Amino acid sequence: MRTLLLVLAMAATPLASAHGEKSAGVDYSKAEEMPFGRAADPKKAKRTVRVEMTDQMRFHPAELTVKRGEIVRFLPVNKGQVLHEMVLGTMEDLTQHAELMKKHPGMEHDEPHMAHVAPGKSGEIGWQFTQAGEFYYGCLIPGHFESGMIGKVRVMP
Ligand SMILES: [Cu+2]
Repeated sequence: MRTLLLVLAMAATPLASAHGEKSAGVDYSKAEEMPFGRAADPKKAKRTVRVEMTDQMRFHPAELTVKRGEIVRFLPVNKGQVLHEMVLGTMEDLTQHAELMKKHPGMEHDEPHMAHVAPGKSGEIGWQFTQAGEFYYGCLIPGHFESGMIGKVRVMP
């Protein structure tokens, strides 16, 4: 019986921490390198970019420029009445993901490069842009991306 309780307690720990702050307990040195960069500790960011999301299906700002290697703390703020999300990626990733969301509207997805933000709330994404080029952030709630809810990040070499 004692062993069983111990096993249960151990099993419960990762679940509990998964509900905490995104940056808590995450080992960013093991973050997966993606074509548009990697997850980074938002506390290490020198710059916070507040991105407002509206029911007019727009991001403000809809464009920004960063330097390669820079860590950005994104603060997506939902100014609307419906759920919005900010998902970083290449245009190809976002287009494919938007299609998937249309087929499975209830689909749950959560990764370090995205934040789902309820009306009136704000989220947080810590991201290091390790590659130069043009990348995007989109809201993949069905219909939003198609209505132009997309922004561009230009990463200077
Ligand atoms: Cu949206």
